[in-house]
Amino acid sequence: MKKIDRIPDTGQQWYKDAKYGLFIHWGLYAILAGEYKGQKTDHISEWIMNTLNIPVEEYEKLAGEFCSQQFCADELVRMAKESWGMKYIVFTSKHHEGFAMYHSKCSPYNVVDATPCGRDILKELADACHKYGMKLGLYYSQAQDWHEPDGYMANTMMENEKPPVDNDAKDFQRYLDNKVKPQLKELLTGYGEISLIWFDTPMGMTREQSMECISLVKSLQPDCIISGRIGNQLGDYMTTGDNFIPRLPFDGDWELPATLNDTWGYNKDDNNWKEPEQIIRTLVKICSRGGNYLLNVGPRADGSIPEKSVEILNTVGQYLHENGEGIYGTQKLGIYPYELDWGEFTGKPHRMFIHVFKPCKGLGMMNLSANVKKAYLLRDGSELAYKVEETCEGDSMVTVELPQELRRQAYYCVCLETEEEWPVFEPLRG
Ligand code: JFZ
Repeated sequence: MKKIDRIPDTGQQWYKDAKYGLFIHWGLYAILAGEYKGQKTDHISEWIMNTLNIPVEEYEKLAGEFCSQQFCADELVRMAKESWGMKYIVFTSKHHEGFAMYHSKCSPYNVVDATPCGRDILKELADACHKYGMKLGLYYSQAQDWHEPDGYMANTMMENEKPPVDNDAKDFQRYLDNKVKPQLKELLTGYGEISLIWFDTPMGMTREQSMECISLVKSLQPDCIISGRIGNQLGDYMTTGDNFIPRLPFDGDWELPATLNDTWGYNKDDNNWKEPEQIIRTLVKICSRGGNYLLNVGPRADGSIPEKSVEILNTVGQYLHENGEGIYGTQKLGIYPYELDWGEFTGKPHRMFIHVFKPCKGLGMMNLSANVKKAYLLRDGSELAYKVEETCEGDSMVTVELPQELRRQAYYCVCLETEEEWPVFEPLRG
């Protein structure tokens, strides 16, 4: 597919400043937790219906078992805000399986009408988000719907033998008119402010069909942001491949959706958790390149959050608690010309934030040209000595000196106040 050159812009300051959000993948797939009739899936668990080729009539029965007794929206949102430092939440209102996690009036295949618990999960989550001032976005699978005969189904990643699905033979427009548009209308009129719709896997959608979804969303909530995966390059921001980090700063709004292990939906056998330090480094890296990090949890069927996820997010949250000034509302700087294995930079006008990931003797930054007014440790404001010099070769060089105890530490942030609005990284020359 040819990409059109356009700088994506949400026009929403809250989104540009947010930097860090919580993705929640929760649906019927959580009941299977990666295993169906003794067969385990190696693929992401929310795809199990497709991957293991489970018939619709069989999969549907899962709804009769869905019980969300451990789910507490209020606690989850408060934790995301206060302990984890997240600024927005994106919740799966309907994933590819086709099951609505809210009380839909246009499809009985939903969490209120088809399950014994009968709770409108989205209503509870939306109320909690509005109470805590948390921005709420909704994931909505607009193209793939494995429950509807006219919804698309991807032919990739199948672990079981199965004849390929002929998506061209489907009346996709009928599905769009009869399910997608009525459900989007419900979502955008029944749950208060919705700040973002996270469309996904557009597959064969035409430009007109993508536009129909966008126009509907904007007509109901003009400030609602459209994710990059609406298709046909019509999104308000760029969505990267899952867990793929752009190597360079990217102009325009963008977001990286990512997992803590190797699945979005809950999988009881996936224990390949990332270290909190890796999450912190990735978050800072994303900020240094101008993007947002949307990090996922996959609740169990009963609504509880895997303890390991909570533990990792709590640790990352501590970094944000101490160093959030160097994350939220920051912007990317120019391209620093040297490989940096010990840290990353983010910026605000007249302030450059140096996030340090390794024990260092001092922080030497060659080819950084700035009139430094002050250097201090962000977490407590203690001042640090620094030198601004020119090397014998005529390159500029700023060095922040570190007291003994700091030399042994890692995962802290130093702020440099500069006379210039933005520091200049001088390019390398011969
Ligand atoms: C999609 C979904 O299929 C998946 O279940 C999950 O919801 C994830 C967040 O999004 O998967 C994708 C979609 C696009 C890419 C990768 C995974 N991509 O462009 O690299």
